[in-house]
Amino acid sequence: MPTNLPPEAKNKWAEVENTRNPRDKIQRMQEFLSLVPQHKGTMKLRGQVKKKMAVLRKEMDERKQKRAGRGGPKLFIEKEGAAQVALLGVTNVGKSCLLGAMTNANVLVSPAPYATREPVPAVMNFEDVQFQLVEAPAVMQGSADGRAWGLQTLALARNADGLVLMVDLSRDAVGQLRLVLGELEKARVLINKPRGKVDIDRRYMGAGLRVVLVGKLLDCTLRDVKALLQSYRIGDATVKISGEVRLDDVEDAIFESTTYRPSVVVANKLDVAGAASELERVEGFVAGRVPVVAVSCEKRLGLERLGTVLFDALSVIRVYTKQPGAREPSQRPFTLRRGATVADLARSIHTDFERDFAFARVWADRLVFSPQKVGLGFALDDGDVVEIHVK
Ligand SMILES: Nc1nc2c(ncn2[C@@H]2O[C@H](COP(=O)(O)OP(=O)(O)OP(=O)(O)O)[C@@H](O)[C@H]2O)c(=O)[nH]1
Ligand SMILES: [Mg+2]
Repeated sequence: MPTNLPPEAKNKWAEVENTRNPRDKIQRMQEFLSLVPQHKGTMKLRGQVKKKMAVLRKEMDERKQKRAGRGGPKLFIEKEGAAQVALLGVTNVGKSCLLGAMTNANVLVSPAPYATREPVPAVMNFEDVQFQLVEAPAVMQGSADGRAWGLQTLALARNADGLVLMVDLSRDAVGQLRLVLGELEKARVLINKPRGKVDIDRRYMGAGLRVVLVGKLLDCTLRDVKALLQSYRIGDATVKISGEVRLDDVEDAIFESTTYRPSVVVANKLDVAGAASELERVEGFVAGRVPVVAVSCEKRLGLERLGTVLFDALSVIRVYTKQPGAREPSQRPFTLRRGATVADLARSIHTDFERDFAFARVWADRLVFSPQKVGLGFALDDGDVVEIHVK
């Protein structure tokens, strides 16, 4: 739906973007909101801006607390392992119980609601890779608007590489899933790959406006896109448009980008009476959009599937490097994402490796001739053995 913002509002948003100081930024956002007409077309936008203000306020608070020596709960958890997976769900679904079953974390499993109030990170082993699971404090109605620790929980979801959405089969599991998905949507996190994507990378003054289109504009021309950006005074930016995109999507991206996070639904408490029919309802609701893994954390049932499903959903691949002349490849793999090339591998080993790269040799079953001599652009796959030769 078009927002049809008046030019004053668009100008004000340009001011917001150019303001660094958080206090001033919040002030300008408030002014912006007063210039936005209150109709259905601007509802989403108004919500988004209010949420941004809440996040800024929270960050200011945190900084203040830090200065006062009271390190409050952290907004981000440092990543470890092949991927960071945020564990989300309403209270009491068994998130802590899952963490306790899959990792060696010391967790508090409790029948009392809202037992976990801070993110708890722990390492989960799967074959020869490690994932970081982070239990997020429970999602509730209103989390995305800043209720309780909601902003922290959703920031964690946005920053993670993937999500486990956990539901409790002893209660209305579809209702729980709906609630969590609703809050994620408000926080601009999608669990399915969108058909199109708009990325606006603001550049230094004088850089000019560059629109890179590697997809299709559904209801507008390139000229419309540029005119829209200019109406928001975005003159120095690289705008990447991929897939199928509408003009509304471009306007959306001006305020905040949407992120996609591969997700897995974990349906817990399979041991309780009536769980099977509840599981059927969950599967019907999910309708194949994301994988569903049914478990009982307490009885340790079905958990072995979780590793494989996460590994696939996150598109992790393992690559084993070999020193030229060595007989055996390394035991510990490098973990990359599906589609990664030899250049990505070289870069993750050492920055010099890409610069001084001569050629690589790859051993893999799928190759007709193995080992094969390849260049930086070669796409790697799970299980490949790679020997990099430098100049
Ligand atoms: N029957 C059954 N109960 C379970 C299972 N997993 C967890 N529970 C129980 O569910 C309750 C909540 O478990 P927690 O792991 O603390 O739940 P949580 O999602 O971490 O909850 P909060 O952190 O408080 O939001 C506890 O009483 C657990 O014993 C299960 O597989 N089956
Ligand atoms: Mg918990």
